[in-house]
Amino acid sequence: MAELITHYIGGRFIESARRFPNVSPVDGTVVGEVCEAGAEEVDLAVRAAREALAGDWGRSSPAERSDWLRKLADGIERRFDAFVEAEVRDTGRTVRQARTLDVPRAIANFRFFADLVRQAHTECFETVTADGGRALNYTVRKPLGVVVAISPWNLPVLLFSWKVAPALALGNAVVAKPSEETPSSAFLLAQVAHEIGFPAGAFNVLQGFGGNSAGQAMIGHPDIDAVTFTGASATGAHIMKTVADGVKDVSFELGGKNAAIVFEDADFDAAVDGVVKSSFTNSGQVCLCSERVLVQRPIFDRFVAALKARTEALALGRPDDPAADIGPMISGKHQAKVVSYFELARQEGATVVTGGEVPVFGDARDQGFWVRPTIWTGLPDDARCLREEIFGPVCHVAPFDTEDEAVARANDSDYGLATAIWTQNLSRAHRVAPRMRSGLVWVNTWYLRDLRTPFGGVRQSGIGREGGRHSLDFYSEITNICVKV
Ligand code: NAD
Ligand code: 6OD
Repeated sequence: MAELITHYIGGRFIESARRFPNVSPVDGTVVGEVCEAGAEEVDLAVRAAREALAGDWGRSSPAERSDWLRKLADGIERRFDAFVEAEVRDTGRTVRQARTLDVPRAIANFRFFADLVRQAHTECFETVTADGGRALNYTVRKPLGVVVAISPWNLPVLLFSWKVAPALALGNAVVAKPSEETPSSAFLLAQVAHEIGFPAGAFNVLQGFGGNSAGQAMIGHPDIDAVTFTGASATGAHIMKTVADGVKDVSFELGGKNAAIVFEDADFDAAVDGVVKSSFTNSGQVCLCSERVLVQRPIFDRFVAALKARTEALALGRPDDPAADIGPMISGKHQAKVVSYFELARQEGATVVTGGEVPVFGDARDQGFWVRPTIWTGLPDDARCLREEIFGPVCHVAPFDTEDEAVARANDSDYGLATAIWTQNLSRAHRVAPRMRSGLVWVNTWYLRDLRTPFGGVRQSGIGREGGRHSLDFYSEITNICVKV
């Protein structure tokens, strides 16, 4: 049994009397116990954050904060294996993924914002006044104050650090909560902060639930200044209503129902590999995953056959199985949601090309939360399975004829996060990409990240952009100073 997972408030590890179990999605066993925060712990954390802002942390320079972020990154690197183990224990993902994606990205997030904040600059204008004199306008950048950061379970340490690193880099004090499903890596990050003597109260971690619980108390606390949130669109809408009265800043990275468009001129094998990756990475539990695949008619049948073969070759395995490609759903509740779409798809008239069921392993995994990677064809564009985010290893493949039709159908969604386009025609790529109603478009690749670029979605996929200077802008306030000289 792992150690008790606690909160980290004002530089101290704090327990709560209320506890909840940490359950392994691999086989449903209890792998740990987690403290559950309520309004009292939230208030303690917000007060600790306020005190940090009034103290040395509030007076720190960008260069000093950059050094702190580098130390956090080094600390994660020193405990690399523990972070991998934490991610794997909470999510059941493969060790390979945690080693190559999740933990390296957490380190990169801290190093990236450590570098960026050293180079952050502001504007300056010389203004001619009515009397022919001069005035100097310049801006100064200041922290927002107390930033609440709330993250989901699907890429736990990657997304937690994606919020915490820029918020700290800009001098905010952070009150952060990982998902109740994935408490371990945030707890480890608190341990790293503690080991390196990170300024008390600048970084606080609360463990616990969202609605009617710690998350609600965090967003409803009167003394916070901003909320950065990654999670479901419905939760984002609720947060927005809650913070509206206090007119708090928000940055939201929300759900998606992303399209992949495969043109007949695509590099066929690369496109098949790309769609397998974009539909099934992390068992489809990535907001950027393609759940709607549009394939140009002349290659449709061949594409579906190749996709089926590649999908059936994906191995569902325990995290430490080197042959495993993908793991389970995060929870029994989420498995039930995905399975409900398996049933709905049949009712809506889908042809099940492969999958559509819960696998039977004949071992302890049968008590876990697994589903088979699933491909459907034959659904009408208005089917609920094609409009609602499922967030599992599922995709629907449909044929299209013309470029205009593909663009219109891909854009016909309440969401607008990411589109993947597969074509070898350069003109077509540049013509189609800007027509996509999504915050992100990948051409002949998927989820290729450069942390300098804007990341975020349109419509119900989010508000604002993070990444590079966009994070600098969200996580700080600027004051314009006009000096008559
Ligand atoms: P969720 O919205 O249920 O929970 C996310 C976080 O919010 C958790 O920490 C949860 O405890 C907290 N929360 C829930 N209700 C709350 C409330 N009323 N007040 C305050 N906090 C609350 O989402 P999830 O199921 O953890 O994550 C899956 C969703 O996240 C999917 O919709 C996925 O698309 C989305 N997501 C989006 C992105 C992106 O970058 N756009 C990235 C990852 C995940
Ligand atoms: O890579 C990132 O920075 C990012 N925010 C990824 C989000 C993935 C969604 O599940």
